[in-house]
Amino acid sequence: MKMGFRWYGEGNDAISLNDIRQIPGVQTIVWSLHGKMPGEVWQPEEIRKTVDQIAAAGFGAEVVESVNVHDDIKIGLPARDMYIDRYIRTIRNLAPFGVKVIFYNFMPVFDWTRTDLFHPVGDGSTALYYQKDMIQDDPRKMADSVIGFAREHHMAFPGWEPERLAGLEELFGKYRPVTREMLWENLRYFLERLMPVCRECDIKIAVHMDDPPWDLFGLPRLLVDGAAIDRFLSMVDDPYNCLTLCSGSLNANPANRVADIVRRHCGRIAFAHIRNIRHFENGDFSEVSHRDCDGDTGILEILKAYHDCGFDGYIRPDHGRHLWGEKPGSVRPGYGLYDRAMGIMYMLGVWDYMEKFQGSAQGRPNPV
Ligand SMILES: [Mn+2]
Repeated sequence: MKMGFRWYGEGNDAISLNDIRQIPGVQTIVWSLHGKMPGEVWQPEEIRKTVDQIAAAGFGAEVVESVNVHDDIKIGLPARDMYIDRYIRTIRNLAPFGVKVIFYNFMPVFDWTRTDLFHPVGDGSTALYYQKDMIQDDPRKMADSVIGFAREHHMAFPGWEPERLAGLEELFGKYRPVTREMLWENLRYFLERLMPVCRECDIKIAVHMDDPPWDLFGLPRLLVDGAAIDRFLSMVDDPYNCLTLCSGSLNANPANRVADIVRRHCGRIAFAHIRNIRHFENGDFSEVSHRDCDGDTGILEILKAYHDCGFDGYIRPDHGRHLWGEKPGSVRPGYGLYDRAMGIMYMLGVWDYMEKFQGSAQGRPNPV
């Protein structure tokens, strides 16, 4: 496996590439062009600027997170072909820079959803939190609170573009006729147009799980459990149609056994997000440290499954807690330095142990 670290770009992230160099084992920066709206083509000179910075710091830039998908593609409006053409131009523009994986999601209207971005964990740190009874019928209220937070702290959140969400009621109106089956069909249409280009460019396109994995505000969500992932992979059965398997997103539903999904589909997982969740009886959940026993996600089982399968894709710590003075305004929610760095050391500790003492399923002898 190849360890990555999400970086939001110069001037857009308080963490520098030099900070990241001090974390053992990071090979790849997971990056994006954050000024881009869904549907805009990424131009080679813009790509080059960021990739050159990453390369100068000694990292690879093989994973892009995200190239966001325009709503017209998800809804299936007539303009979707034009937006798919633009998406294809972006793929072609990324290929010469050594990009191997493009991450995207197919969630209607909203990207990730939480009710509190700096919720006390109990040890003095804070983390992203989902309070079930706060998600009621008013998406405007939630959008305003996330966008207001971002504006107050001079940040832009991918998937929460104020320009796009300003027309929230209109956007909901456009999605209203889109049933779950139509959304599946629109995803299939998008992927079938992309596959020849992905093969030609040797770029895997890797969908993220829906976060959280259930319908919100009456909008259908697709990638919510093992059965949906089976359907997704067989619907467009191509080695370039891949997963960004996010342990935290899936395990927000405690019935989802992430390690089982890893074992079933390891060859189609291009990118692994590792995050740990703690569940509460009332349906709330909090993000916690990567250490297995701090949450309910089964981090050790998941890492063991990846190791047993000989996983050689990209992996990164997903969100972490905010520690040691990291607070609103000084850090992007979920993307502080310290807890993600500790998450990497935890993962590498487990991985190195397995490499040294257990062998792998790839034919190395097991000394035990
Ligand atoms: Mn994730």
